[in-house]
Amino acid sequence: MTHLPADEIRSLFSRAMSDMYRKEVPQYGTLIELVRDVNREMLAADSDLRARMDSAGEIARLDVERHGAIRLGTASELFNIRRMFAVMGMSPVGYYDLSVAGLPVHSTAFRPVSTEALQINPFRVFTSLIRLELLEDRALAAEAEEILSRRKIVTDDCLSLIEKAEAQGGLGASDAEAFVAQALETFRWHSEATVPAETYERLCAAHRLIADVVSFRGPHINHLTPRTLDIDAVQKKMPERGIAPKAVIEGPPRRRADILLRQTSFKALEEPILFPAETGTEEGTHTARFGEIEQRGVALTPAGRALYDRCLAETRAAAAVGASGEGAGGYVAALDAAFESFPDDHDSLRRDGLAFYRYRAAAPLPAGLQASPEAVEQLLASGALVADPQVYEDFLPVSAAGIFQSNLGTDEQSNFGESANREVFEAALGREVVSEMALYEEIERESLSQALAALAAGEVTPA
Ligand code: OOG
Ligand code: NI
Repeated sequence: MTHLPADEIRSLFSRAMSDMYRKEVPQYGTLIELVRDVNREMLAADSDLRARMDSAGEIARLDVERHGAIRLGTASELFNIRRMFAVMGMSPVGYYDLSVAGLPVHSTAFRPVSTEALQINPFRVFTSLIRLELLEDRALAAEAEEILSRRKIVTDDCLSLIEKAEAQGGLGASDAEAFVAQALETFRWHSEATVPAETYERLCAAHRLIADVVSFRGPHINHLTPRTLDIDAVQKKMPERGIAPKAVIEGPPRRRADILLRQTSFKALEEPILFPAETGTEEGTHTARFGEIEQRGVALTPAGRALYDRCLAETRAAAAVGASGEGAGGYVAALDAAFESFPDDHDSLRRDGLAFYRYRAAAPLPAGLQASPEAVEQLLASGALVADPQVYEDFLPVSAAGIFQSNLGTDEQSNFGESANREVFEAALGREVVSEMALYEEIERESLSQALAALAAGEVTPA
């Protein structure tokens, strides 16, 4: 039997999620339109950009969402979600400790790992697990655990299809379609809470994230994120379309050579929900769902990342953003100032070992040059070898905390002590998380040795 490639199942899934979310959160549809308009203006104004994106096959998938996020309640939920995403060719990459920002969660990103799979559809899901062990109120933690033990977030039909996929190494086309429809059920919004308003209030008092996870039947998708070619323009134009953006764009400042990830979101909506009550139901509201945009740049090496972390820490020590966004202007100025010491062209980033590249042979080996690792600089200078920046495919814990913070209803930045517990997270997951640095390193190493071999053999891939 032929299986539908996992990459295609992921594409079906991300499209289904997008359609569902647009219906559920109309303001997200407005954001998508704004992003599309700004992307079009950019492409119309910049023919170089258009040509580059065209040749890289980027235009067609420009409007495809890049990521979403969910929050889970228990170890067994994380275990089953890992199995569900595996059917779509998504592996857990990276461990993010959000306790550094005072949030009782730790996270990973389920994403495709190979270059080919990322090119077909890069959809990722930032997945957090709440940490009831960090709650001071032990009785409330036990109550939350008991409530969570009663829910099942993956449908029985979905579980059977996951088992089938695991047993036969994939799914046929009709099973894959049924799987996507069933998987969607897990991420749907439930406007009815499973706990009385009084319980919800106590959970909120412990932490709003805890209430968001414990009070509902399942892990509703809380945002989706398209890619923008100009995040500053979209941020500025949001209010014109009736959208309230968070106070500052997270991540590095605007640069000539984009690094890592810049992201911003619109504030989460306050939505009506019903609580079970002794007689019928009681009306209330819950804030969880929002929309986000992202712009990605080159992946940084451990040295580059350490420099990034230092520049960011310097910024945050110099300028703080308050709960309703006060101090945002000072923050942006401090960010620009702190990153002045960060090289801002690809030659320097590469030569200084700060960023990851992918090499390719672009012209025949010039006379007098060897296709050897020692000659890389000369080969690059001659144009025989080209180094393309590797796009950063992952997330940033401080930025993620800022996004969490703003969708919990505050722009206030916080810095807390850390209590990472990767072992506990991986035990729940049922496997180790993939190291994102190892993935970038391998792509760089492999591409260089292949490009050198191609040059030596006289095989040249035109740009
Ligand atoms: C996830 C927030 C983090 C990102 O892009 O960094 C995030 C959440 O609110 O559950 O989505
Ligand atoms: Ni996000």
